[in-house]
Amino acid sequence: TDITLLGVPLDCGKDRKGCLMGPDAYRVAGMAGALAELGHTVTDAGNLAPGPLPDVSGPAHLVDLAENVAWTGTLIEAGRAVDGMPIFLGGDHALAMGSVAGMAARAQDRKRPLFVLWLDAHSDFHTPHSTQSGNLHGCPVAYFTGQPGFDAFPAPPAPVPPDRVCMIGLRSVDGPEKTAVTAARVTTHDMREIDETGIAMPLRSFLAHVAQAGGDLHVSLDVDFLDPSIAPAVGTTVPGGTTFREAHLVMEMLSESGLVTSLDLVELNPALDERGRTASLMVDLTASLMGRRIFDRPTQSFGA
Ligand code: DIR
Ligand code: MN
Ligand code: MN
Ligand code: MN
Repeated sequence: TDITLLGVPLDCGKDRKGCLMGPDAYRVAGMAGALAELGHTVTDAGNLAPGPLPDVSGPAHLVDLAENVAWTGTLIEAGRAVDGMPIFLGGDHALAMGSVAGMAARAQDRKRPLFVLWLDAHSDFHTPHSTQSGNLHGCPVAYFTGQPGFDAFPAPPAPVPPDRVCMIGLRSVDGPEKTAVTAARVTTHDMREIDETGIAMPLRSFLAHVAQAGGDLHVSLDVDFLDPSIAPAVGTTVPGGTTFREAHLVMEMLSESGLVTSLDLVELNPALDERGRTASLMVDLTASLMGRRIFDRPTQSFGA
């Protein structure tokens, strides 16, 4: 696979700063080398920068609205222009407004539907009007699925139908999000369900669905998908997250599916890390997603 690493030092999706150091933390943890070792061609395109700040207005409590708008436009164009597999090295989850909207535009250019796997403790389905925190990293899914209320932002070129979004790992969903995410018919698998069925079952059925539809698949991995005991370097830790093996299993199944066409790695805050341990785990998970194996196994088929 031709992989392009896009550094996205976007830190404007919330008050607590530090995610701007994420791209360099991944570089220091050996991202490019780990992927090259698996036989991929890796290009580090360096860090992106947002365009000029637009003159926009919205609800007063929104954090850094103009900067988020500027980044979204930049990311849509940068992602759309990548031929192979972009990996967006975040940066906080507000980057997914642009990364996913850009990947949806690219998929449309290729006449393929885009599906999104959202690996996160949170559903990030707030709008600028429903968010109480004012943090736009809680809003990307509502934006790229075309929910109303994002007037300050560029219109997503190809909104992703909400029923093509699958969320796994949920355990912190705000009141208005619960209603909205359900009404929109997003597929959700919360931790309660994972406890009961295991993580493979819901993932396998989603992958079968993507394969059947001939879709591209974007994966958005928030560090807080993982349990804080193994991944402390994130501003919004929520207890009860996925274990080391659950997370690797997800990545291994994604790898075997051959469906993944783009990836976000978001919310890593190196200022909160313990000697780069969370960054290393994220690199190892990415390596599993891109083909690292314990043993070679017969290829599983996720098709019909
Ligand atoms: C949080 C944001 N629910 C909010 N979510 C996070 O600001 O309302 N997403 N941290 O991953
Ligand atoms: Mn998130
Ligand atoms: Mn989260
Ligand atoms: Mn919240």
